[in-house]
Parts: sequence; structure tokens; C-alpha cells
Amino acid sequence: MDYKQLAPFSPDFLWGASTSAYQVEGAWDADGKGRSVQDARINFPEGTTDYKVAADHYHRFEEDVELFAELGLRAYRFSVAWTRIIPDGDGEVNPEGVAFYHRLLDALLARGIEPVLTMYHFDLPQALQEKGGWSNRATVDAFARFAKVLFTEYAGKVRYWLTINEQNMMILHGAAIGTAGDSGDPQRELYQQNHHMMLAQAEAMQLCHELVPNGKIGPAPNISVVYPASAKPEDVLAAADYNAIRNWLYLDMACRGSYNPTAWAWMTEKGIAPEIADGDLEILASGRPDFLALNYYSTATVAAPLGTGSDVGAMGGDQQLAVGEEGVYRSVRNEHLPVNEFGWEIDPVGFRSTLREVYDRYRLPLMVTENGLGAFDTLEADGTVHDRYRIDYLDAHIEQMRIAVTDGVEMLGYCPWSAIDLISTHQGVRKRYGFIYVDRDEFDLKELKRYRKDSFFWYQQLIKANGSATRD
Ligand code: BGP
Repeated sequence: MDYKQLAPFSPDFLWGASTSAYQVEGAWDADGKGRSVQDARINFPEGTTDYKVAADHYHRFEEDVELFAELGLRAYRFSVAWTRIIPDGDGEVNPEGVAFYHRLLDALLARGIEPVLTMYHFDLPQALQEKGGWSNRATVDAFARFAKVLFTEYAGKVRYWLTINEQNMMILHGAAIGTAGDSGDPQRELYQQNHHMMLAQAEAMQLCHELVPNGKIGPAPNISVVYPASAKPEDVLAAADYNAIRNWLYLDMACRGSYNPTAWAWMTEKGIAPEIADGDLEILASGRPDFLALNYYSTATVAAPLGTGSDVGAMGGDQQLAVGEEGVYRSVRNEHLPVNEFGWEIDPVGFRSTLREVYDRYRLPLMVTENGLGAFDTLEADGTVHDRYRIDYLDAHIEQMRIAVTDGVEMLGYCPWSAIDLISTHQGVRKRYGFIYVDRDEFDLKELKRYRKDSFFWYQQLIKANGSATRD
């Protein structure tokens, strides 16, 4: 549908930007912090850095928050490192870790920036991992306890809470993100982990409503609509199946407290359905989100599977590249879409479709907590960074989000990835996303000086105009 005129963004729309603890903070063992699975990780791709120093935000957060304020951010989405708060995951609380996030929150609030706090973003305490991680049901209790500490400490300072970042990607790409266990049946193990994370999330949502007056909480999966490769009925069905497995399994559980029937049938067929203990269904039904957060980078396109033993069209193994599955769907390249330097398809219209679809299904306000373009930026001799490609990407997505608002989607805010350069999940520091350039290489830390990119000034203007500068 085309519109003669687009609806405006609401005056209190949360224009923000995002980061996550292990990718930005560094200071991996400072002030009593325990090791997380990301600190313990050894399988970094050749030539890429670990997370020990990252952007050193832990030591430079005041300077960074000052820059965020200059950028005009109305919200900042960040994650708390579980291992700063409870170093071994389920033992003593570390007062220095707790104090760090108080300082960060105070700095944000003093500048009128609304904090959006992710409780857990890929960085499970290594001590819990050694006890079985999410395969061990005790991790559910550990998470609930951690959640209680966060709610009690930060209730007066944080209104918007996110439970688990991209739970669906931790399950779908467990091997790449580091959640896959070492049992002989990784997929079965992953879906048991998924069940445990669902329980943990439901408990956290319930606790938030008890402990945080005016608190709002939601999940933060990576959601994107799945297109059928053609109008062939079998392709359409394959897309519906993958939509259920990739998206609705997670959001149905968060919003409706029950398993998506198609996803459940798929798990049963494959023999990977989780064990459900007495009382689990009640716990799952007891948690309700107040809003839905979602990360969006790209769409996926799939076709009907071919016969046994045939190609499933695996396109790689990271969070945006669908891997096909025999008998279910075949991943295909969408010839209508360009790709970025890392092979991710770029699809702003798919962003509008995704927002509409999610809102139609669940009727809860939406917040975008990631969207952005990873690229190799160049710092010029005069300290400028000309990242027109990033501006184009963000501008096209914001335009489609505005059309989605005109379609009737209730949007709370938009927090692109990322506020400042940080370490990518798979491709080191060279794959940059930030509005602020951090001068370091993979192994040469230089001075970690901050520079404003062209996208910084562009986003600053866009926020000032409440998102309408370039198109009214
Ligand atoms: C999301 C993660 C982020 C971030 C982003 C970009 O899946 O939630 O942590 O890493 O993707 O991905 P990458 O860093 O692999 O380019």
C-alpha cells in the first residue's frame, strides 16, 4: 500500500543506539568480574581479536556517554555482564560490578538518555557453563536470582528491560555463537536449552512486574519474515515452516506462554522436543511481556526441500545466513536483494513487513533493538570517516519503519547497532557498525581514540527532526 502522506513518529519516540557488554566494555577481569563464555572462547577466526579490551568502554564510559548525548540519543540499549554482578553466576554478588552499572546509569540519566537494559547478551558465566550451562536446569534458577539482583538494584533507574538477546540465534546457530553443548545430539540439547531459557525468561518477566514499579519488560529475539522463493504452494509452506521455527516459536512462547504448534510438530518429528517437567507449563504461561524488542538485519528466503540427500542450500553459519534443513526447507539467495560485504542481504522493505507481521500477531508495542550495517570503515588523516553506505542503509530502514508506523504499527523506539564501534560476534573489530569510530586494530590497540563518523552527524540531525528530516 502507498500513502500520500506518512504519519509522524511520536514526539517521545526513543531514538537510540545499542551495544552489548562483552563486545564493548573490555576490562574482562577488572574489579572482581568473573569469566564469561566469551572470555573463555578460543575459536576466534584467524586474524581477529578477542574481547579482552574491546572498545574499553568500561574505563571510558563517561567520555562515551558524553558523545551519546552530543549525538542526541534519547535511549541507550546496553547489556549488563552477568559476570560483573555475580562472577560465578550463582554465588556472591560483586559490589564493584553492581556499582559500575549504577555509575553508567547515573551518567545516562543525568543527560536525559533512557536506559534500555539487556539482562543477558551471549555472555553466560563460564562457571555455569562448566556445570552444563543452559542444558542444566539449575541455570534457570541462577538466572532468576541474577534477575532479582538487577531488578532490586536498578528498579529506580531503568524502565525498559530486555530478557535474553537473540535466544533464537543461540539455538539456531549454537555452534557459531557458542551455546551448542558437547553431547552426541547437539540439536536435541539446544532445544532443551531453549526450553530452559524460556522458563528463565518467563520467571524474569514475572519478577520484573513484582519488583519494578512501572517497569516494562520484553524479549529481544532476531526476527525477520521468511519469504517463499516463489508462489509455488510447496515453497509457501516451506516459508511458513521456517517462519515457525525461526520466529514464532520464540515469540509465541514469550507472548502466549505456549509452544507454536508447527515448531512443536517439527521438534517431535526430529526427536528433539524438550522434556517438560511438572509445573513448567504454568511457569511459561505466567510470564507476559509489555512490549516486544526485535533485532533486524535481513530477511531469509526459502524453497521447498528437494529429496533425501539433496542440497539444502546452506548459505553459511552465522545469525543472518539461513542454513537449510533436509525435508523442511531449502535456503536460497533472494535475487531481488543486494548483499553487504559479508553476504547479508539488504532488505528495508522486509523490515516494514517484519514490523507489520509481528504487530499483527501479538499487538504489543515494538522496539527495534538492533539494525545496522557492518562494514570496513576508513579513518582519514583528518579524523573523518565517510560512511555514506551506513547512512544509506539506516535511512532506507528508517523510512520503511515510518511507513510501518503509518500502517498502524505501534513503535516505541529504534536503537540501531551500534552506538560505538565494538567487536563483532564473528569478524573482529574490522567489521564496524558504530556512529563513533574507535581507533584500534585487531591486535594493535593504539590509543582507542574516538572519532565522529559522517553517520554520527547524519543521525544527530535525524533525531533533532524526530526522524522526518530527509523526507517531509
Ligand atoms: C546480532 C548480535 C549482536 C551483533 C550483531 C551483528 O546477532 O545480537 O551482538 O554482533 O548481530 O553481528 P556481527 O557482529 O556478527 O556482525
